[in-house]
Amino acid sequence: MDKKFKRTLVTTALPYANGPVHIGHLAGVYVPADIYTRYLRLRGEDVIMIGGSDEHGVPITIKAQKEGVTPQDIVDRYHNIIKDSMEGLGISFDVYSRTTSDMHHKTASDFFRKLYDKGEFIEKTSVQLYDEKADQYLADRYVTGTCPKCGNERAYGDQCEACGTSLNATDLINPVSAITGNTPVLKETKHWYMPLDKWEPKLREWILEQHKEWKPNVYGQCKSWLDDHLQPRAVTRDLNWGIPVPVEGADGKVLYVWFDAPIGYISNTKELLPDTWEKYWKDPETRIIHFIGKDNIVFHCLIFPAMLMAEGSYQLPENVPANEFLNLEGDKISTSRNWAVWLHEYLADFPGKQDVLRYVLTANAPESKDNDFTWRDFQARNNNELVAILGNFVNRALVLTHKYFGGVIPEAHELQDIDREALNEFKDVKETLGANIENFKFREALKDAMNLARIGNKYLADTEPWKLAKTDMTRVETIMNLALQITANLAIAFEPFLPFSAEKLRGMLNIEACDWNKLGEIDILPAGHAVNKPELLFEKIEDEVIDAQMQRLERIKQENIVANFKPKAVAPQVTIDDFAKLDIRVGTVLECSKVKKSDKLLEFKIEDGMGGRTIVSGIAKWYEPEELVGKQVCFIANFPPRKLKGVESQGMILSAEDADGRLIVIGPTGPVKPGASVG
Ligand code: B3M
Ligand code: ZN
Repeated sequence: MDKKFKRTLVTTALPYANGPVHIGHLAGVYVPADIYTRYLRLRGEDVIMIGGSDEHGVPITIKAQKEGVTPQDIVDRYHNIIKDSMEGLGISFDVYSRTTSDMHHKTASDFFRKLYDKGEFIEKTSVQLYDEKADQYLADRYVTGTCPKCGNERAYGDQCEACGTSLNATDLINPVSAITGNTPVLKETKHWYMPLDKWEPKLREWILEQHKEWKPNVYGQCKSWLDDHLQPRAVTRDLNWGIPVPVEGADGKVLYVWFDAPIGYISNTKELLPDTWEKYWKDPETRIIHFIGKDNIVFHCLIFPAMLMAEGSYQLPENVPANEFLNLEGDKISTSRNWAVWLHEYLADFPGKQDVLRYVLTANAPESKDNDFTWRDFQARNNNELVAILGNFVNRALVLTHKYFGGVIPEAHELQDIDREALNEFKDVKETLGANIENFKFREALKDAMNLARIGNKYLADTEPWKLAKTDMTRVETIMNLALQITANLAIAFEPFLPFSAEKLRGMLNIEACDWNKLGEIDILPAGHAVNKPELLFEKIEDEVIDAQMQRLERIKQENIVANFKPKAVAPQVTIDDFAKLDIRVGTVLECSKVKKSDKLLEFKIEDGMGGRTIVSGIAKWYEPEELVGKQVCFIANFPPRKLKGVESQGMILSAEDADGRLIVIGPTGPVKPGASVG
């Protein structure tokens, strides 16, 4: 590890306490940060990991208003759920605090005051959006409208989630109040601004020249911001929830949540280390790493650093390894649409399987592009990788040791080529795996660890000690000794990724702790050492379990469709005579098949009580042909025949469009004689 630094401060984005934590947060921030921190601890380095809930800001007050409770009620509820569930997953924060704490209020308030006293703010009166009905200024998420950059009609007053642009509420086209739905008016108000333009040259030099090694997604986003030039940004808001602005004449104003939240990292460090916190923030020998998601890049790479530069006594981060987003079954994760796998629910549904989730989220981490979580992939990775490779190898090694040596590690004798080949394959694992973690390539690092188990499996399969046991026990001693050394290597390599399994493995190997420096070595366990009985590290996950999770998501999808469905406006009036012109009948589907050279059309043979007819219908996307055979459908019988892809269609089958655009065929609710008229 880089000798420039004596210690490391790891910070993790503070989740808004307006909802529980989901797999997107975990894959983006907490699992990688935890792997990184556990790795440094394993190496015996001085490292602390800081977390906490972000309890201010509009997302919280909006949620409180919706539920008719106080913002404090909301943050109390979710802070506890978040804290407990993260602990349940083994995210090993040294401190997990909250931005409503006294320590934080004082720290953030003092920080603002210091910048104010140094003259680092611009004080400016400007017009802001104001909801007259709610008698409130509308900042940030209190207002939605059209993004001036990309045209997304659901952009927020602080950010457009479609194109990632950070906005001022007054930038929005056609703004609408999120409280009343009214169009806001403009009203004057005074605020304090950070002159980001003043810091632009320093930020340019610091990032674009000195940190070319940052991840391309992070560096690229910063560069594009800097190339667009930075503008002064308001760091106060007209709200009644937050940290009061600590200056005269600021009644009813609070610090902008993005001003106070990153200071939360400092407050929480103080809470953890009241006497020594400063060395983690102010000593150039501290490496500060911010783990965040891509939507937080500008705040951590430009705005917070500008605040720290203005304050003058703090170090800037060494790296900000922001991740992209994790989707769920192909759709963007969304708290408001309940489209997520919630951590606290996962822990309840999959007790003892924390490491499975940690494994899958790391193997699929959205490190360089958005990625997808699917339950089928979760199952496959558990069954085909954790069970079949890692669990299987460990179990075999321990079972055979008990079978042949009563659980006592045998002596290794002279090595053969096949042994040396296996050892050769993993002798560099410490360097490779370590470098990958240090470069925030956690997916690669996990592959390195898994590769050890593959090598172990192959070694046992190639050497077949169970066959040699009849003829050459000396050879079996060597093989099993090496197999157990590989198992001990696994306990070290997986500790940062799968801490629960690594602990179990240490228990089975009857060892207390692991020494990172031993990774890649084959003298970790001494001959004569007794190991414990093996337990299964992982178990197969059955289809039913996955099906239940998929059904839950399907239900949510349906609920969202229902919630979002808006019937279209009723058509102009018609008379009964107009209606009578349409001859609508009921028919029974006798046959149904795909029309050749078309992925849209199905050809139906219909029993219509009048000798039968053929109808072609554009519903192939939504139905398998055999699904509709035997069903009764309604069709228009007096349309002129027309040819579709060479097939003559004698009518039109009626269907209704669902909210998601799916067509559902319409038929009678009970059996009707084919040919019966509908009217
Ligand atoms: N709470 C935004 C978020 O959850 C924000 C992060 C604060 S980090 C200082 O995306
Ligand atoms: Zn946009």
